[in-house]
Amino acid sequence: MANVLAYDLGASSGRALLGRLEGNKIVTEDLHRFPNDPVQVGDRLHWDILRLYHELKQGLLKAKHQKVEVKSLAIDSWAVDFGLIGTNGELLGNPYHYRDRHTDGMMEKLFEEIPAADVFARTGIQFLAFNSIFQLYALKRARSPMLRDAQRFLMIPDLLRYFLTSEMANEFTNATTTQLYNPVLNEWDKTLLQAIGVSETLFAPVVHPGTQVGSLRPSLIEELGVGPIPVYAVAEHDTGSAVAAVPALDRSFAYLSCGTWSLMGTEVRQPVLGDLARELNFTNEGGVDGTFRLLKNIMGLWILNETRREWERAGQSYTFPELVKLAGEAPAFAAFIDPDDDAFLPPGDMPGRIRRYCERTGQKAPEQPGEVVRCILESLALKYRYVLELTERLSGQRFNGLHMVGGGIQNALLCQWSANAIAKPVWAGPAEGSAIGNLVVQWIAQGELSDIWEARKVVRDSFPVTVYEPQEREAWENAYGGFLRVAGLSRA
Ligand code: ADP
Ligand code: LRH
Repeated sequence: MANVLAYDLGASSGRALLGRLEGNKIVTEDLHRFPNDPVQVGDRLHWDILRLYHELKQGLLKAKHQKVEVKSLAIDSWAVDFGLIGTNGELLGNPYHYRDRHTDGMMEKLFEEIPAADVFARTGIQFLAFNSIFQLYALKRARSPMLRDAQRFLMIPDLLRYFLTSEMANEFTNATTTQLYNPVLNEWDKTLLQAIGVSETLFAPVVHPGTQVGSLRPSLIEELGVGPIPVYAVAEHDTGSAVAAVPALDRSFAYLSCGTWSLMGTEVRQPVLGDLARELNFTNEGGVDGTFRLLKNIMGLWILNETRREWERAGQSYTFPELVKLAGEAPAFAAFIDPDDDAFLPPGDMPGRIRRYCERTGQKAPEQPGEVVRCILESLALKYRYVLELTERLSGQRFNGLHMVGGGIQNALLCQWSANAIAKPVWAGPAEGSAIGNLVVQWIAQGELSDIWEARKVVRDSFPVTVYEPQEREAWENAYGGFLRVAGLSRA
């Protein structure tokens, strides 16, 4: 039976999922899973891009060995990062990781050239220090030989798609996350490119999700002994794919894409570009079918993952279920952090940073692993309430619950505490949101599904959704007041 193949590359791991439509149901199968470990070299933090390409090939080989007919494939990944291609068509250097420190201070420097309000009005994108605009500006200011010799800018999925097919194109949803794409004019923004001193010719034509962009290059077909598989552009920004797979039936819905990052917001038909959106630092990322994601980044489970890594380095290994269990046994509401404090962005000693944050804000710092994890998860849940209320205010909607998708929903405690914090139900599922969004956009392109709303209904009918009803309302209401005070935030 013909399957489509989705490669979904997250900041901590990647997977290749096969999917087929059986009647009105999606059936998926794990084909290949692999870690995505960044590599620190001296002061620089890189992605291991060739290893990721190697893993894409392993997926194709596994499909071949299982005698699966692959009808088409597509890739989605985390946003903002890119590779640069030289005159000979080869990749110039290893792409930087968005958590590399070379963008430190770049935002402020660029605002001396062009006001922040202007950058927002031209792009509708929230200010995050690692947006491609600031990465490119950092390379420009450092006189990077790589940028000097570059002929093409390809974002991570563009780049891997290029390796697979030899075709160069910039996919729309990911292009919007650069903060260099103007969604009103529908083109790369010339004024911003001028401000960072980067040539317009670096950018390839922009293709929309659902466009076929070549097929496997002949040398790869020969190398792997596979057939000539068509390659599609989907919502190549993983969050775009995740939101495409939210099993919402109501057109007014709120979502939380919960993985390494937590991305919370709603879907809109037009970018929201006013002063309030800028002041609240919301973003309008391009989506499928002419939609935009009005959302805000929340630091997410990165803090927990990095805490776990730090303990592992110290010789104490815990699985996620073990950490969740310890958190459940620790005392409630003992200390809070603002997950979006700048201190938590770079890799490093999270338990130490949490301790210092608590001391700085006059709280008793958590010491035991369970206490630390409880502090992280409760603080995330409370931050979700804050951002959900901001989303309601900004979009003029009232949501009667929250859809959660992504690997983070395997953390049942976080789902329950999120429901408690927002005092509304959480509908959790599917966990493989991005990969499923990737599959459905391929099916829409091939006429198997009519549009995104039919796709969402099919997702709803195919994967279980766990409902978490809010509990302990008063305790969480009181905790919210305490959290806002510690984080220095006022009610939305
Ligand atoms: P990304 O795509 O950003 O790499 P995922 O959507 O794959 O992230 O989600 C991975 C995250 O989900 C992990 O970092 C971890 O915090 C959480 N997670 C994964 N498995 C479990 C589990 N068994 N129990 C609790 N949390 C888990
Ligand atoms: C989530 C994500 C998010 C971006 C970040 C860089 O994986 O794509 O939407 O802000 O990574």
